[in-house]
Order: sequence, then structure tokens, then C-alpha cells
Amino acid sequence: MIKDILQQFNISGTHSGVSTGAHWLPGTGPVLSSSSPVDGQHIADVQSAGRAEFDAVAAAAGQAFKEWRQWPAPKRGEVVRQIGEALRRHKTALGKLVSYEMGKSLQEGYGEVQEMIDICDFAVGLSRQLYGLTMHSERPGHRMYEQWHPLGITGIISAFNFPVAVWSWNAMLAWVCGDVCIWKPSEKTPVTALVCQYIVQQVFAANHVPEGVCCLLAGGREAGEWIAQDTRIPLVSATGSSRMGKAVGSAVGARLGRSLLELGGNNAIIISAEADLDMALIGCVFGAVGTAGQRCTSTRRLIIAENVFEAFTQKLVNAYQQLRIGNPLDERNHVGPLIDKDAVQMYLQALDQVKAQGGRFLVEGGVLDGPGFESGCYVRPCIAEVQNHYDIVQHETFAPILYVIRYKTLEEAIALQNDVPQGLSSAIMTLNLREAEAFLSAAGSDCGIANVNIGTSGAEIGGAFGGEKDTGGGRESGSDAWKNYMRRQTNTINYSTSLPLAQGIEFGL
Ligand code: UN1
Repeated sequence: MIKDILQQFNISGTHSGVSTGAHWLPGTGPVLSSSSPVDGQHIADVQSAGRAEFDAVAAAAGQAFKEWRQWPAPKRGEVVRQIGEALRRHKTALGKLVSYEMGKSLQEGYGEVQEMIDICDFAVGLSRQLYGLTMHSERPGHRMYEQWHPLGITGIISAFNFPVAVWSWNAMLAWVCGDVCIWKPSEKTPVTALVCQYIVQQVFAANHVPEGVCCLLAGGREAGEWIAQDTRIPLVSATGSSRMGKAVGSAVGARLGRSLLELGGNNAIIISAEADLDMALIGCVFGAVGTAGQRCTSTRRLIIAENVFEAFTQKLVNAYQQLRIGNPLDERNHVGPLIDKDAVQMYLQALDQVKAQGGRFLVEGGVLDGPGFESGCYVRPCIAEVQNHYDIVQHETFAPILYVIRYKTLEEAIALQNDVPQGLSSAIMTLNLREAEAFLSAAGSDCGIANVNIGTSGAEIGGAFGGEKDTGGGRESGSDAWKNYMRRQTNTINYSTSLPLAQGIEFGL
């Protein structure tokens, strides 16, 4: 089945991972070998870029920008509309491949492609709504307004956990804004990126889009550094760990470039004594075990009112006992594997630290072995009661480890929720309006996303997506995130017969 999908896109043996669109450049960087965490099978080898190919790609992108920026935005939107149509046609194939290469459940693989389709639709509408403002000038016979122009090359560095959707959030907006893109996908999931390149290229060829608007640059850390340091790339959008984001942010900042950072989360749900506990349970369990705890929005902490702590944790334990772990392409399973064995090691180290720092396990973790688990990447989702200040709890571990913490007052719960370095997503489960509004108020959650009666993960594309503190401060996807991809220009036009100076300054000759 996966073989058929690869064949459909001409992917076999060692495939170039460097492309400016129709052209695939022979890469001179290391070969990235992609194998599936589902069954350990090798998928394909991808030849990554050397420095010379990076320069060639950046030059092609720069050239393409000169033309693309002059296409009317609605025409660029029409091309993106067709990408959305192509993604609809390829949803099953791409969704399966995402599930197989990354390890998320098939439902989530399809969901990821749906998220791509949704952002295409959003971007199409946006292509007619890149609105500026008009202002009233203080001078007679003058008009003032601001307009938004394309910015240039957008560098996109994406992570393995959403191997294709996060690229599309950036690329679709960047394209309608008139930018061109260079995408460095995660070295752990290069094959899904090849497929995206093929899908886009078919649409671009049919529309005579210039070569260089959609560039792929497979590579590791070095390729990310080239992008971050290059003054030809005015905007770098990076998704990944806070450690990576700090390195990218400082390299881009050192050259006064613009960066859009979407980094780690340490997301909590407050379970109030006034919550609908049965309803809350679904949000908590999906948030904690969905994508095997490898979303930046995964629920890592539950802050539970003391008087419902026993009742709610009992429900959680029962739910965890029913979880089916196994091949994510089998739709009966809830939880698939972690991305690779390194991730399994990090999960195991985290479990040791939880114990060493005083945590008490309500559901024990562990690595699964035997038939069906040959890849060595399947782990048990687990739950531990901890204190919020433990060092391990303050860190984001990309694995299905859920921490439970007790609270007495809402004030204390909000303080615990905020008391971590990260600030991406948060939620409260309560039927009490006062509690909900306090959580959403200026003195409430300090995160970029704050929800009531839904979980922390699974945000819709229509809202701005991102968070504060160590999450990096960037906002991608919906709302006015498009402004990141454009440069703003203020224009003042004098249509009078004199040239009065602002602030009433007299300057006679
Ligand atoms: C990510 O994990 O980097 O809100 C993105 C969500 C998804 C996107 C997650 N829509 O969980």
C-alpha cells in the first residue's frame, strides 16, 4: 500500500531532496534515510543539500520573487485554491504516508491533510483581503494610507510531528502574500515533503508559476543554520524545540531579520470541581495520548481540584486501561509509536527522573515488545502525580507522559498553570462562568491559546496559532498572521499646491 503511494510520486531508491520546483538538484549533503516507526521498515533515502545547492536554491528563489511579487494577489490565490483541490484528491494517499512515516494514527494523518486543505481555503479568501488602513493626514490636501507588500523569501523550518501541515500554514499564506518559500523539512520525515513538492509542482506547472516559488531543501541542522544566517531570507519561520528556536532566533536576530517562532509547549488543563468530568475526560485523554504525546499542544499537565482529584484520576486510569497501542494505520488503535528510538530513550529517561524527583505513578509506563512492536518505538502512555516545580515537569518531554497536580483555589490553579517556562496552550474545564472568565482574563492564563471546555490540542486553522515565553512569541496560520509575511509601507501623498511640513514646522527658503 505504501509502495503504491511512493510509486505514484516516482519515489524509489535514493531521491534528491533539493528542488526549485520542476528541477531536482543532485544534492551533495548527507543521505537522510527514512524508516517508519510503525514497523521499522526502510521507506526511502533522500539526498540532502550541500552548501552549493543551498546557494543555487536561494538564487532561484530570489529570481522567482521578482516575478511572483507582481502577480495580482487574487491570481496567486487561485493557484493556492488549486493546491487545495489537489490535496483533496491526494488526501488518502498523503494522510496514509504521514501516518506511516511519522507514526500518528491514520485519523490524525487524514486530519493533518485536512488542516492543509483548510489553510488553502483560508489563504484563497485572504488573497482578496490583504487590507491596509487609511489615515487622516494633519495637513490639508494630503492623503495617508498604508499598504502591504510582499517581503521576499520565507525560510520554513518544520518539525517531524506535523511533517506537512505546519509547512502549509506558512507556505500558503506566504504565497498569497507574494513571497517565495524555501522549505527545510524535518530530517526525520523527508519523504512526505517530497510528495508535497510533487503535488505543488503539478499545480504550479499548469499555472506557469515561475521556477523557484516553491523550493525544497532537505537537510539537517546545518541547512537550518544556512537559512537562519542568510540575509537573502528576510523571514525565517521555525517550528520545533525551544533550544532550536533560541539558536534560530539569535542567528536571525543578529542580522536583524524577522523570525516567526513556534516552539515547545507545557500545556495544562485545569479540572475544576465544577467541570463536567465525563466530557473533560475526552479532551484530557486525547490531548495527552494523541500523536503519542508528540504535539506541541499535547496536554502535559492536569491541574485538578482537590475535591475531585480522586474521582477524576480514577476515570483517567480506567480510560488509560482501555487504550489500544499499536500500528497507527489500524484504525482500532488509539496510540501509535514514538518517532524513533532516540525519542524512546528520552521517554525512559524522563520516567526515571519523575521517580527520582518524587513522582508517584498512577499508570506505569514502559516500552512494548513482541509481535507488532518490532520497531522498538511503541511506549505505554502513563500518568504520574507530581509537584509542578519538579525540574522534569518544567521541561517539555515529547512523549505520552501526563502529570497530575492538585489545587485548592482557582488562583492557585492559574498560578500553577502559568508557572512553567513555556506558554503555548491552556484550558479550563468548568461550567462556572466566573471561573471561565477569570481564566481568560488579563490575570488568567499567560498562553497564546486559552480554551474553555475543550482540550489544549487540535486548534482550528482560523485562529492565530502560537504562544508566549519559551514558545517563541510567533503567530502562524489564521487571523492576521499573514502580516508576518509582508512588509508594511506608509504612504503620504500631497495633492495640494504647497508643501506644508508636519508638526507645523516652518522652513522658508
Ligand atoms: C504542532 O504540534 O506543532 O493544535 C502543531 C494542534 C494542531 C497543530 C499542532 N492543529 O494540535
